[in-house]
Amino acid sequence: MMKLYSGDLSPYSARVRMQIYAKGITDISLERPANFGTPKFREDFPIGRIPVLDIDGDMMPESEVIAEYLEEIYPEPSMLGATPRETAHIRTIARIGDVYLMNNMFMLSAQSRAKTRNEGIVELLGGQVVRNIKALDKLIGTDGFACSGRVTMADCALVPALFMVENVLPSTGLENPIPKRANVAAYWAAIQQNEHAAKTLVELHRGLEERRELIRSGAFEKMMAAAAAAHAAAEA
Ligand SMILES: N[C@@H](CCC(=O)N[C@@H](CS)C(=O)NCC(=O)O)C(=O)O
Repeated sequence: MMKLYSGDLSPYSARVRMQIYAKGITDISLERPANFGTPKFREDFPIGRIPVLDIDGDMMPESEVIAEYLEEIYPEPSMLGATPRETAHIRTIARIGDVYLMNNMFMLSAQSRAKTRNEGIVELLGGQVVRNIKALDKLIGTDGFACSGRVTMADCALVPALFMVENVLPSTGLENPIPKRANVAAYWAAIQQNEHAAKTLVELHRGLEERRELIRSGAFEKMMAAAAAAHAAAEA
């Protein structure tokens, strides 16, 4: 049985989980890797990030690569287009979710819990997020789905990306740009009614609450310091 190493709050993992739910795949187990964040994890998985798909011991990193692989081995129901051009459009929107939104949000997220924010980082990465929500507004479907009138790989990437924009960006001191963009705002309200998106969002919110509790209690700072010391010792 294949395993997806994943975490509730990981938007990249959530992208693959939503695809698994929407395709009705039941023979991939979801697990949190026991040694995530340790030098051993980086030794075993050189990129050091989740998600990772474990195919009987063959480890496949990178959410987009995993998503494309799952499309090939479970082609039905398809999360791609009916024509090559439609598929290209779905991939364009998925890339906006991944490269233009999620990546900036992920790099920015440390500023949401920093004792002293680095305003240069917030301006640079947050500025990109605001700009890219504006771009998305011009490209996104207006029928409740990102494109094609049904759930596609584009929705799977956008749902966790917009979750991050709505819930994490404001804690860096920037305003949530979604309400200002009518098409993105309407899409965001509609897609949250989709059962697969809703299930994924429950997990993301649960992960965010757990993380916020760890931050409030001071445990997260201690965990980060211990991980940094372990990595430094492993490098020495
Ligand atoms: N490009 C990667 C990004 C994955 C990623 O950044 N995952 C985060 C969790 S959402 C992670 O594992 N971070 C651990 C770290 O940065 O050490 C993908 O698409 O899978």
